[in-house]
Amino acid sequence: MRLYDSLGPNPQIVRTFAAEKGMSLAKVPIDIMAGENRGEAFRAINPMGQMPALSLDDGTVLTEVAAICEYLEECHPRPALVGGTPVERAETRMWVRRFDLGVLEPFMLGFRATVARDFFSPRMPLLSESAGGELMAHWAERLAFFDRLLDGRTFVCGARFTLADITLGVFLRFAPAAGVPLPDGLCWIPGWLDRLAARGTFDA
Ligand SMILES: N[C@@H](CCC(=O)N[C@@H](CS)C(=O)NCC(=O)O)C(=O)O
Repeated sequence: MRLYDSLGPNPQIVRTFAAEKGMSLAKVPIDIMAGENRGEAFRAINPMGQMPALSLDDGTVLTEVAAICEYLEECHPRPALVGGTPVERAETRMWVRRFDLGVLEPFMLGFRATVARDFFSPRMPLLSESAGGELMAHWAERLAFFDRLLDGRTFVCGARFTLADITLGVFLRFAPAAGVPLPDGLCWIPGWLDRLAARGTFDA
């Protein structure tokens, strides 16, 4: 098994997930700053041209971080980061889906069309700057909504630390580092980010 790995929040989700499980993955570095992920050789591995990708010993290639992490959980069930029971797994998947659709996708589409436009415009079709700005406003509104909804919990799924924490946490650590500060007035997210940082796996 080999992880095609690079800079960026999506590969970081898989590295953090594996580190939490104590798994060591063989890595193949791909230089996204130089556009290697968009070149012919990498597109033969992942036609989407995106990072990360997990190549299995039988030649199967898995992409999409949620699918990769679910596969790693099946190979290495403990500690359970998706869940140990049907209801735990469903709860984790519910939050991952909410974050994917409500936070990560608006952020990435908005970020590429605004703050990071110069970097991404030669690489892929982008939305207009004004559409990007609206998505960033939508991202901030969704974040404030989830912040209120999760207030009082230790982790997203209560006492359980899960893939949902890793998914949202990695992106909320990435945003300020990439020039997008988190919205003002958040009540739950700052303390939760401190709890994630204390785990020591978010820079794996
Ligand atoms: N939905 C995909 C998103 C993958 C993605 O956007 N990866 C970024 C790195 S964080 C990437 O490849 N960016 C460079 C590019 O698109 O050229 C997943 O879950 O893996």
